[in-house]
Amino acid sequence: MIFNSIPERLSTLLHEAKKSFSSAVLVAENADYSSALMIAERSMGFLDSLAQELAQSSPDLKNRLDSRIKANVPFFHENFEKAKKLSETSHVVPAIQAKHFLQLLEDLEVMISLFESEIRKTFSKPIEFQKIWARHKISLVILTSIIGVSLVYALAIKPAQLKKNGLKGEYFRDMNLTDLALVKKDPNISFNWGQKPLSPGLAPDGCSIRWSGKLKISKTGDYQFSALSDDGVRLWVNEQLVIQDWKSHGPTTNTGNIYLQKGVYPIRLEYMEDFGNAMVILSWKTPGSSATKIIPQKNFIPVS
Ligand SMILES: [Ca+2]
Repeated sequence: MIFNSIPERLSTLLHEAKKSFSSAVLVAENADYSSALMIAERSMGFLDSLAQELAQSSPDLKNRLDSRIKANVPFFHENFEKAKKLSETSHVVPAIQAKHFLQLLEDLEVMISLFESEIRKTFSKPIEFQKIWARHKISLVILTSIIGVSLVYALAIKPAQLKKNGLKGEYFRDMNLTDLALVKKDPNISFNWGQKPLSPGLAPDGCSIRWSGKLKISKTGDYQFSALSDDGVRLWVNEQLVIQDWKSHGPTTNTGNIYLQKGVYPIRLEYMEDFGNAMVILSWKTPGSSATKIIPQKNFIPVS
């Protein structure tokens, strides 16, 4: 069904979803995660209503949207339940709550942009959206002045939070990277879990993780990668196997060398934990340096 412009009801719901999302980001900045979560939930409620409207008025659009959501944010509802549970658990440290909450905000932003882009594609006249954004900005100004946070600051922190550097971490319930339990973004690879689970909800033993993303190389030369791990590990840089030690063992350092020119390369680290203690730390020696350092978050550029 093609309309000349976006139906009022749809644009209102989308607008409300965005507004609640912006409020959740602002409230989260004050580390009030349980309030922020409630506001984020409201934003999700508007998206649900929007989805229901679309299912009735434009089933094709709804189907396209569903498949894009499935491809882009497959664990959205699962992650939401997790963040909610953590916010209700008083003994969970705030940093863990924050980490899950930021993941949720990232996913929610992706959800909203998927709705918006699919609706835009179906209904013409982007002018409606410009109007929404103009109103949206005004309501943001009012909102920020109410809660006493500078708008400039609030808008500045959002991209940093939501488009942060890191690697995609896929966490598996088995040692062979098959039974996927969850996906999250990790800033870099420096973990020492001891005998605890690799992530809440996973068993402490018999698990595996695949991290993947893009590695930024600022200087051409010889790089030595080194993985300290308990248990097995294997590393690919630029699709080349650099480290291979896929078996059970205590803390062991494995190294591998590769020549890289300045640029951006795919990187993938696979890790498995058999039993007992668990750790994995990925470091490197850059050209001309003798020091081994943990590869910093800034070198793991976000995958668009
Ligand atoms: Ca172990």
